[in-house]
Amino acid sequence: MPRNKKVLSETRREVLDAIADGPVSGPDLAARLDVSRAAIWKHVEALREAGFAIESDDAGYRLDGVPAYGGEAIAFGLDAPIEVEYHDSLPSTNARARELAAEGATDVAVVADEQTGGRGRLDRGWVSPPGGIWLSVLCCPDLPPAHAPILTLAAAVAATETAREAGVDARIKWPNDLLVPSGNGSDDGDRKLAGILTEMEGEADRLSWVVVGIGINVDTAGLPAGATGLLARTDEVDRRTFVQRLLERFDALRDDPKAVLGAWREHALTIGQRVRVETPTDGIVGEAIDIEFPGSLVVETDDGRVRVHAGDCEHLRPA
Ligand code: BT5
Repeated sequence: MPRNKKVLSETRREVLDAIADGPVSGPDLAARLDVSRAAIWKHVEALREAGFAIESDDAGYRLDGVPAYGGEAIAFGLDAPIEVEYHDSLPSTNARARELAAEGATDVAVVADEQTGGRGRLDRGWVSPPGGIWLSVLCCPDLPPAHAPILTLAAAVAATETAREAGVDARIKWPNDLLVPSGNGSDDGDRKLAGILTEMEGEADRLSWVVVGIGINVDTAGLPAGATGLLARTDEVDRRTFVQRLLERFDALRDDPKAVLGAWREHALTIGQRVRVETPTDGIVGEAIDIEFPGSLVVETDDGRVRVHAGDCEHLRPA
């Protein structure tokens, strides 16, 4: 975040933390946070505008309710060093995160309620109706560009574990899809719950920035064929908590490739399957047997073992 914005939201978070344990009086709060009483009043008004219920009486300010979703709501109670920028509607959270990257920001999650120009890989589109979970995490890890795929895997693991915690049987399809198995052995197949789009810029030996875009369907209305949403498998979704847990998991995994690979294997649907992987130059058919750092799929083919770094993967029925 630009410096002034960061300071502002940090103070606002401190105000929230203090009044959550309230009541606390305006003068006490001003003294504690080393700002003026007018500044405290402005923060309280801005928080009320953002939907926080803040009571004030003789004893002082007290937090009485948190909005269901939004930037301040996600930031409040988020246990990760990531700023949150929220928009009701954006063309694409990845595009906005790239703008922030160009301004020199880092460790920001851009979240939108709706995307009007959501993007998939290879110039494909991503349908993003209001009420979904559409977000992009901008970070500047000290990694060579070739290692960036580990962050896609980290996001896939984080999203899978958060979906599973919410009661949805999400599994990972290499490299970037979350699927929900049909579960009834029928022909209607696995359905796509979420997708990840990682974009980056870097020098030869070091990434300048990475944007990891994660799209998770909540409602099923308006989605393309073959898609599903969290609400098809569970009665209720608290998007605020979902995004918080997702960001916390991503933050814990982003510096821990070993943990990422272990958890990825555990949640993968692709390992052990017969697959066809279309790469820009080739079509590879065989059994997917493992994942290797930084994200290569190991495929046992008739001509031996092949490591695939990028491509579109199709799960084939057993021969
Ligand atoms: C992906 O691409 O799966 C990556 C999707 C990333 C979306 C996030 S949302 C936040 C951030 N901001 C963005 O603009 N993007 C990221 P790919 O593997 O290429 O899959 C795209 C294909 O999935 C499309 O061609 C459709 O067939 C299908 N599709 C489109 N919208 C979908 C949806 N909501 N759910 C499931 N499948 C969808």
